[in-house]
Amino acid sequence: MSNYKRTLITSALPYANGPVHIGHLAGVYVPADIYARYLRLKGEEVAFIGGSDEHGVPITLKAKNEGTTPQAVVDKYHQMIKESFAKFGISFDVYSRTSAKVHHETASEFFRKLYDKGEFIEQTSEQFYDTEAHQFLADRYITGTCPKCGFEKAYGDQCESCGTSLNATDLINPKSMLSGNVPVMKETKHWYLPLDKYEPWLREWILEGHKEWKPNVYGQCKSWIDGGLNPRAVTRDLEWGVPVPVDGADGKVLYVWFDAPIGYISATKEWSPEWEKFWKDPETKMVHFIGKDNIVFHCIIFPAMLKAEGSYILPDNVPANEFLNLEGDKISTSRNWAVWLHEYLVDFPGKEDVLKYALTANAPETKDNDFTWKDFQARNNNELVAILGNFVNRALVLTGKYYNGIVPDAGELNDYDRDTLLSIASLKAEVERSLDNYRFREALKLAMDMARLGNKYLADMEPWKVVKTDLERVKTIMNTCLQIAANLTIVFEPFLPFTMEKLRSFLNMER
Ligand code: B3M
Ligand code: ZN
Repeated sequence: MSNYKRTLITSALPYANGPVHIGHLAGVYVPADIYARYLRLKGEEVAFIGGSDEHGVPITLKAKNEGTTPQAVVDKYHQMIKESFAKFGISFDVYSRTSAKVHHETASEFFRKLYDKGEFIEQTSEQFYDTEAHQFLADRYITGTCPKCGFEKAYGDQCESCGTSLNATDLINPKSMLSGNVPVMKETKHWYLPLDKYEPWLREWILEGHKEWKPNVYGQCKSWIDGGLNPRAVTRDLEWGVPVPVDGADGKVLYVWFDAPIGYISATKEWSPEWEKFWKDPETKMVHFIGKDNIVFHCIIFPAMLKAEGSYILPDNVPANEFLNLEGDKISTSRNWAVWLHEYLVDFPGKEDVLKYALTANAPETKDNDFTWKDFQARNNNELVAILGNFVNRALVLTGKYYNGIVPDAGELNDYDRDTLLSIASLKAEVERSLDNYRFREALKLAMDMARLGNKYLADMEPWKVVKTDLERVKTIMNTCLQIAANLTIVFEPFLPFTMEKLRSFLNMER
């Protein structure tokens, strides 16, 4: 925590055009939630921000395909996503949405402030236009072949095969997704954020100042910055979105990636009248939890926007994760290849923590990783049940049996007791250190090591044998076991909140 007084945790706003799946959970929401719970457990001041991203072309395309309105699409999925997060126990302090009035106002004001400060470049250019649909084509309305990798279904803003960010005009054989026709070029006016102007500053701030960022994050930033930054259009010719708040901008809205991160600010406003201390006090530590495809937006574009505005803090860290695959294959919404959260919640009621555990134990922190049901089952049976459950259960059962459930006083400790208790304390400190450094897998493994240690202690001490000869000694053994159990409720609390709540009640512990 060092010099910081409070922490603002943001988690990527999922697009409200489909349900949430395990890839989202493993990459963003589970680690963000662990981090938030960890800080709260330490008594720190935290704001954990979430919400739905309700603009963007995929939403309008979906509405069009389903013969309904964008608002109906986002209403449906926002509700669904919000509910499943709540059931799963993602402990947002607020879960907002970008179609909310507070967001339209906030995003609008933000744009207007930059506009008034002269931070934008106004430029007329030729853009793709669909003569049949009478519409300018936003990047996402255009598909074509990726100039980098040859993938034939690249979008006008990004190739989802190789991850390259593109301009629509880079595409080979571009086609309109509205009519399937080859689009024509037509003049239109837009506002650009001159990212090139921020290049020296970004270099200094990230490449010099944040060498501690994860190598995958730092590396992406470096390659963006070294590749040279260009002015980036922050408006689009579309109807669905936040209208551009200047004269002569009819039929134009803010680019979704301009308004969406401002959604973090709007959500904080919606949550608390004291939102400003979270966003404007340099003693606030801001951390963005995102997936790797969002790195450039959170490390380069949004910080440049915040810097241009001038009164906001910048992120202290952006611990982005890589991707999770499912049974060896890329998770895909269109191919319905995913484990959907809302379905999991129905199929495995009461097993929320098991999924959290499996996703964290196997989190794609440094490279893409694979989720398999076999691993899920093994994690549950061989770790949660056989190690953690087994220890806690034996400690509780024996305490019930020998002492009617009353914690016995410890007598004199022997070296083994003392060593065990010292190891418990140092494991706890190590869990904290790992969490402080966003190494959630490692932290979870260390927490499980504590349960392993408990099992070993119990197996070596054999209280069920000692009870026949030395009743006093058994008290010390069981007292030590219960101390271990109490420590387990603490180290596992951020990871397995529902289970630890139960365990605390068995142990008659307060939080
Ligand atoms: N809506 C999510 C995504 O890329 C995108 C994140 C916005 S965070 C401000 O899946
Ligand atoms: Zn490509």
